[in-house]
Amino acid sequence: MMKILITRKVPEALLKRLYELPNVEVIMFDKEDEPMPREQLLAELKTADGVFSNLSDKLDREALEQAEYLKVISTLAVGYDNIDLEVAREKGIKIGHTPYVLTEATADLTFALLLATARNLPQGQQMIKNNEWSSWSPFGLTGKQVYGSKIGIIGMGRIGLSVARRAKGFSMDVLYHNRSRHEEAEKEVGAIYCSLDELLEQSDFVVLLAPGSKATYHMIGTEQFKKMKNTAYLINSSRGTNVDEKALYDALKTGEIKGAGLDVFEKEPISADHPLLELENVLAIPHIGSASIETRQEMVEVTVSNLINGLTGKELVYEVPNQ
Ligand code: 8YV
Repeated sequence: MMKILITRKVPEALLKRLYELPNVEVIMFDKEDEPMPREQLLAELKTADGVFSNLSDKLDREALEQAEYLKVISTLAVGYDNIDLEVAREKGIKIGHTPYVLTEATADLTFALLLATARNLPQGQQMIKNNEWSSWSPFGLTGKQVYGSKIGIIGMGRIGLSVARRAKGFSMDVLYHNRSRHEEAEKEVGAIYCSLDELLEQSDFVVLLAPGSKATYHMIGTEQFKKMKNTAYLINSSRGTNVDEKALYDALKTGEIKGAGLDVFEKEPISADHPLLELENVLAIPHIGSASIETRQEMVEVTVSNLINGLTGKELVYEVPNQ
């Protein structure tokens, strides 16, 4: 008998292939909007052969060292910064994730965040709700024109390229900074490679799409905000840990930068008393980059396939590289 642990409630209709496996016991946490408590997670992991996890499960050394039978972790995300890759490698645990299927949904959301931030959409709705839309004003709620402006993408991967294609549709100049040159982005959308400093100095919209890791931790902080234009916006739909949030607060408060659109935070979830929410020039949304119905369904499909393949000794559909 093999045991599969699903750490967050997922619609059973999407899990049919798991329930149909012979000699498999499926244990699913019964809540869809809160993480499995740590103690329960650790206890269940001890006897699990496979785990269907997500970003809110901290699969660190403590958790994985006692998982004696674990063959595969299949995470419902492209990012895997919640998993200790070193222990997984030591123990021969395979890690599956969901790249490709969430690229377009995340690029859509990133662009929506950029547009909504630049053109003050939340402020507009709030104005109506407050009964403050009394008349028309020539410069009321005017924002930054997106069409024809300059976007700087930090982290030119799959999602970066998809954002760059959308930017091209808005006649934007596309700058990018990445660990290595991205020929496709240069050829297809005329993206211009530049240093981080050049990108920060020139962009109207600095869009962060780098994965979360030790190398990218706080890559945007006080010094970087100083380099940005006072009229520029920061858009982050990657990982909150890529930005020093205290420095961001100061930069927004003192006018070092004009505004920020944030889908991610250093410590999630945040609540209404988070300091950034005091500021008028912040649009905050609750980590919904990949949250289109179509994409979440595809992500579950891939997560199930990775899990089944890992348990039956087949190659994963998408295995986390460089383990
Ligand atoms: C997650 C994400 O999918 O995939 C990622 O890395 O950040 C999100 O799209 C979502 O939070 C579910 O884990």
